[in-house]
Amino acid sequence: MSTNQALFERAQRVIPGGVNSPVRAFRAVGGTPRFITRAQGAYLWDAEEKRYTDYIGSWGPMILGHGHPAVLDAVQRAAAEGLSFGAPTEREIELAEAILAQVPSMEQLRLVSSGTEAGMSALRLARGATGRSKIVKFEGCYHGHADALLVKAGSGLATFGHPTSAGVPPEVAQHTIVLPYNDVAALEAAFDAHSRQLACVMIEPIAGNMNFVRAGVPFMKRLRELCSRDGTLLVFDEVMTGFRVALGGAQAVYRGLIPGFQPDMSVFGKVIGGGMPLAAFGGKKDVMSQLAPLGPVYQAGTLSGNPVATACGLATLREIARPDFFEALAQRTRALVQGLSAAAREADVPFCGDSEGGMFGFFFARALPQDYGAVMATDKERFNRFFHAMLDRGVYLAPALYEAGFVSAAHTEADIDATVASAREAFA
Ligand code: KE4
Repeated sequence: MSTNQALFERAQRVIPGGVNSPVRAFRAVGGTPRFITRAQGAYLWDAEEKRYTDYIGSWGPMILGHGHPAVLDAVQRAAAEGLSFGAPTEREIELAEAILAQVPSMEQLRLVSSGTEAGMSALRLARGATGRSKIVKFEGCYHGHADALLVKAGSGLATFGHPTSAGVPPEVAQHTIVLPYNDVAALEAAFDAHSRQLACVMIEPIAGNMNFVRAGVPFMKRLRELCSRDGTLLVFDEVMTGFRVALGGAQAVYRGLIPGFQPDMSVFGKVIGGGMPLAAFGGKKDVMSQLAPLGPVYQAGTLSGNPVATACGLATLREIARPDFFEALAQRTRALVQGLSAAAREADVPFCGDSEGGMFGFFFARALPQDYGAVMATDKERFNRFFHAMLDRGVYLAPALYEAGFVSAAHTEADIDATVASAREAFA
């Protein structure tokens, strides 16, 4: 039995499914998850000392690659000063200032420990600030596992949702309306049916939980107009896209496409923690001042703004703010997608891909899917075979067709070329 298998057996005896987050169990693609022992730059090593080129990057945070010296140094210094105080520190102010400097739509933010916690808190704040209960999310978007967000579309269009998970009471799910992504008509219908009753609309501006699906400009423009018309808060879930697709996140991309575009609130995670547990949510002062201890919306956290996590996040943000960082990363990521697409074309395999900044996606389909149904209609069987063919060749892609991929600043042209060469063999 391979060491990965032995570890997986042992893990399953004491941890449900042997993992602390479901996607890690490889259930969508089959096979044995790799137990990672260490990482450096663009590479991971598993318990059998096999090396993999890492295109997951801890699902987004490791934008600099693993073990960046400036980040490690900052973390080690912070740890030596104290792991946690439960009291304010200057570094929390510095990190908040560094994030706000890149996100002009936000005037204030609060730090928390996970993207789920940030999304859940942003949702409660939107409801508290508007005095409304109903919310809208989109099919295929994932905003963490807070009850109100584990909901799938109701029977009729714009009717209330049903839980996607056991343990979520119908009374909670019924306030959540789930619409098809990129569907303007459905948006209009929902705002007409629930005029001035919607607290917020939460959206992944580039949906990384559908692998890689962009919100179309007409759709995003109309969403902004309807929210402004109805006093509904537009909440951008940038946990994955924030500081990943651009220094200013996806909202900077949409600001370039829709003059003056701004969401009302934003949620961040992953990159801003640099691999440590840290996330944030923010917006304009009039909304954020509704939060405890100033206002009636309660929200709290023992490890919120943790001094080691903030050191990790700050060091990461300092590096990615360097001139040309994103231009180089975007170019490297585009080269990967173009290389994979060319290799698939040579083998006459239906394949398409897209990327923005350091985030990419690909599908075994002839055209880029625009919504959840289209993503789930792509060739899953071929995806799974490709995943394992690449894993066998030491390339670690996301183990599910609905997950996005990530390139780091540590990935070299040689790494990309080697990955494309492996893909050529895999497609053949
Ligand atoms: P966390 O609670 O996992 O830190 O963040 C939840 C979350 C919120 N919003 C978006 C857009 C996200 O992508 C996530 C988490 N992403 C998944 C990957 N699809 C994390 C990986 C996992 O669940 O293990």
